[in-house]
Parts: sequence; C-alpha cells; structure tokens
Amino acid sequence: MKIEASRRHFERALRSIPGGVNSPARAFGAVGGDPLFIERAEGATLVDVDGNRFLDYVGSWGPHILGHRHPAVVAAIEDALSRGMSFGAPTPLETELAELIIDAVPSMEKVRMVNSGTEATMSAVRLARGHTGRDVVIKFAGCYHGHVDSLLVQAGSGALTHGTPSSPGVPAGCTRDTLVLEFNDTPALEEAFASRGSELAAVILEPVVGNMGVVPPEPGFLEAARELCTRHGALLIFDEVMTGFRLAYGGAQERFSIRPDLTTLGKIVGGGLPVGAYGGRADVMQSISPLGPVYQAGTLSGNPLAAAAGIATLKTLKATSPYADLEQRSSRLAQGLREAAAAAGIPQTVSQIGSMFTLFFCPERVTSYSVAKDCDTKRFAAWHRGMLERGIYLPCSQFEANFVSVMHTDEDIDRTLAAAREVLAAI
Ligand code: HOZ
Repeated sequence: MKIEASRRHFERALRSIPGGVNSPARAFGAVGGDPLFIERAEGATLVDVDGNRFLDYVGSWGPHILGHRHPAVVAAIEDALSRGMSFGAPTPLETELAELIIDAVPSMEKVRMVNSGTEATMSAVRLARGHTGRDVVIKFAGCYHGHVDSLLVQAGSGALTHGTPSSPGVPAGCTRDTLVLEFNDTPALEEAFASRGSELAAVILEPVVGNMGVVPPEPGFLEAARELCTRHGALLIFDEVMTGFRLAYGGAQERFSIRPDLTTLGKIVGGGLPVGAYGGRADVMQSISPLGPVYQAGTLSGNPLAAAAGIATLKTLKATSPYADLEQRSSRLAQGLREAAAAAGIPQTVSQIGSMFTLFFCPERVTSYSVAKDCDTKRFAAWHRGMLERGIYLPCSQFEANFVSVMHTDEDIDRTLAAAREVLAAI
C-alpha cells in the first residue's frame, strides 16, 4: 500500500493543526501508523491521496447510511446551494426537515436544529435542567455524548481511545452534578434514584451504545430507566446521534418501543453535512427560548445546505426502507467474523445490531465499559492494520462502531470476510 502522499499531507498538517487532525478520533494513535488523507469517495468506496481504494466501514462515523455522494443528496445540496448558503433567517427547508423528523421519531413532538451532536446533547441537558429546576444528571460509563463539559466523564469514543476519560480544562464544578453509572446496571440505577431521585434532572444514555464499540441494552434496562424517570419526575434523554435513522427509521426508540422525553440527533439527519438536532415532548420544548427562559441559539442552525441534505436522506430512507436488507447483510458479516475468529482460535465477541457492529477482542460478551476496557487493543491494532492493507477501511479504535451502508453489496461482504480470514489467521 502506498502511503507517501498521505505522509506528506500529514507532515504538513502537523505544522498547523494540533496532532494533524481536527478530531482525535481520526488520529491513528491507537493502531499505529499515520492517518490516511482522503481525496474522494463514492458509494461504499473511499480513495486516498495515494490512489488506494478502500471499502469503507466508517461512513464518516455514521452519517453515510446511503453511501457517499448519493445522487439524491448531491442534487438536493446543489439545488439549495444555487439559492444561497445561509441567511440567518428562517427557510422552508428547516420546517420540512423538522416535519420529517417528527413524523419519523415516535417521541419527538417539537425539534430544534443545531450544528453538531455535541451541541444537541449540551442543549438537551441544559433544557432538562432548566425545565425541571434540578441539577443532577446521570450518564453511563462508556457512553459518549460529544465533548460537553458536564458529560466528559468516563466518556467513550476518542476520549476512551486516547486514555483521557475526563479532560483537563473541565472544572470540577462542571461535573459535580454528573453521576456516572455502569451501562446496563439496573440495580445501580434504582439505587441512584432511591438516594437522589428528587435532585435528578435527567438520565442521558445512548440506547444502543456506539461509542465504546457497539453495546446493546440488556432486556429491561431501558424500560427501568423509563419507569424510574417517570416516577421521580426526571427526564429521559436518548442520545440517538448514532442510532437515529440507523437502527430503524424511527431510531432505537422505535426498535425498542421506549418513549424518551428528549432525543438528540446528528449524523444521518444532516446527510453528511454538519448538523445536530434535539427535541421531544412539546411541553418540555416550550421551555426553550424564545418561548421559554432556557437559552440556546446558533448562527448556522438549520442552514439550508444541511437541511436539504437531511431532507433528501430521510426521504430516500423512508421511500426505500432499507433496514431489513441492512440487518441481513450486517448479521451475515458479523456471523462470518465470529466464525473466522473462532477458526483462528482468537478470543472475541462480535456485537451487531442493525447496520452497526464491533468485533471486540475480548472473550466475554461486552455489556458495559468495565468489560469493554479489557479488550486486547494490541490485537485490535494488528487487525486494523491487516484489514487496511487488504483494502478494508475500519474505525481506528477498538471502541467504535462499524457502519454498513446500503451501498455495501453481498460481494463486498464476501470480500471483507475473505480479508478477515487472512488477517485473523495471522494475528
Ligand atoms: N461520535 C463519533 C465517533 N465516536 C465522533 C467522531 C469524532 O469524534 O470525530
């Protein structure tokens, strides 16, 4: 594999950008080597600046469920662009996107667009606190809700990969009102409500965690969170930045039939452009400015290009309903990986739900952060390198989700499994 051009670009980037990357999740620190610089992408294929072609399972970390440069999305962006980029005033596109989201996501009665998943979770937590008049928030170890100060405690994703589960620069005061529990630990959640229930503004969680690798909820866990929040007057926030429009058209809440009070979205709702959204119960959303006292704003919020890309993506998903096909191809891939690893005598567990999956180099089923952190990350690094050399582009961390898109064909799955058998036999 040629890497000379990527290396040149990385050396140049290092001189002006901290670590040469604009998000630590892109650094190859956990797997060795340097990040590849991408020149273009089409469908399920990425092409780097050296001309190497890869089958892409990162999908820009989740947005590209339709693959790269889907014609409907490109056409919608071009059409919006022909009329202007942003106006700092409302446009009909924002309302159309809001209507599509409300129509799709069972619990969302009102929605506000923002510019990233981080902004969405930050705003949802502020709203929960402002609406309830309480301060304390429960989050779960290994769930990542963006780089929000009060939620950057035992966070997953890049924070977990790079070994800084909470960051210098976050004053103790910012996290004093954040309680951290183990994901899937229902007794601990019950105990927290029993001792602090009247102080709790919200419980925030990824209903299926994507940011410590893929970790689905154990039966009864989401139901318990729902019931406890209702009983104690706290709000349940589903962070569906990854799972929204991914696990089903209505997200994880449709799949598990649980109605949170607030939901955060990002990734797919922007069709690959920067976007976030939060919304939920109309009575709670009334508390947001300009209707209510909780302040939140944004110059580029709901900007026409992202709104157009989001609308085209959601309309295409609605019209084609690719979820059964995605599930079928993803579960065949997951089963093939299990068999290949077992044949190679490698302790592993493959977690897959819908079009999200993670091969954990860990013999135990991963149900929480305390299990996930015991994975063999050295073996993961060798796996990542071996797959990359065979043209398969995977997330560069053990603690991330792989994403299958509608552009991954059965032949692509076969090709991935052939590469996996070679790599797993060799590491
Ligand atoms: N949620 C994304 C992956 N865990 C974020 C990617 C990033 O931080 O760059």
